Amino acid sequence: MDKLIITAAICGAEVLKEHNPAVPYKIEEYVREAKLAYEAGASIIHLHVRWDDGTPTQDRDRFKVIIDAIKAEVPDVIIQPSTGGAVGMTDDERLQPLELRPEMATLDCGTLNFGPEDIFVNTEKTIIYFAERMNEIGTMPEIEVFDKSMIDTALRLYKKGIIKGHMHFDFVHGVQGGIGGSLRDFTFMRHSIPDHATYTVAGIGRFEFPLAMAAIIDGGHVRVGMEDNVFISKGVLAKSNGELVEKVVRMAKELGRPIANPHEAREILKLKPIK
Ligand code: KMH
Ligand code: ZN
Repeated sequence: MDKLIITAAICGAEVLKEHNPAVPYKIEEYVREAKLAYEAGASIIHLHVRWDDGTPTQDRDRFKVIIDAIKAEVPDVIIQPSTGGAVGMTDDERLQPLELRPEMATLDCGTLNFGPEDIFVNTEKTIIYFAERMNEIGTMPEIEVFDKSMIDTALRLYKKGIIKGHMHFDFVHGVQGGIGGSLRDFTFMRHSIPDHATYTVAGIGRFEFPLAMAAIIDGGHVRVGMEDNVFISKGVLAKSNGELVEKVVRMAKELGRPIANPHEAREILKLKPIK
């Protein structure tokens, strides 16, 4: 079994300080949360950014300032910008962080209801547009799937040579509108990807830690963080993203699964340096 790669999704686009005061908005808060997550054992930071007032943005320059500030403190961490952004953003708005030529970024592989009122739109045309832009740069897509149909879409685009290279999936379980978070749902997703692929699992809310446990046992990888869940245990807010990562590290230790550092994560994911 490979060492365990932990991704910290430190802020997302939807969760607010009203949900947990540790959600970062300001540059120094991003640095604090990324550093605590890294020091606890995360090798990847899945990054959305906000303006100081908490408004989500895909602004290229805001990403640059925040990435540079994080890298100044933790130079070897893998930064994975979101190209999902927030619901309602245009494709070109969402693509801006790719101008910074990141080694990795998310590639959302389908459209779904996102909560009671919103739709997160990813037409096939959008997915192809994003994948081709990533191919031009050499950015590795993390294939983000909220349902089994999205795995099928990704596999179809892989066969056509549009999604290239090592396939690494992120199964997001428990979004209202996407696949649920039961062990049966996870097993279905996990057995729907090819043997050569790797995956990480992101359980939303109460699904975060049970699915982390399942992935640790199964040889998969784990994403935790305030984007997905703000509680360390039932009704108790996490003090930081670092505390959420620490819990996964403890679970992995109990189960005998060592944690990958960023260098080892790059090897497992076959990440290539950007020219
Ligand atoms: N904020 C969601 C609408 C991603 O990061 O690529 C989309 C999202 C996916 O979080
Ligand atoms: Zn995200």
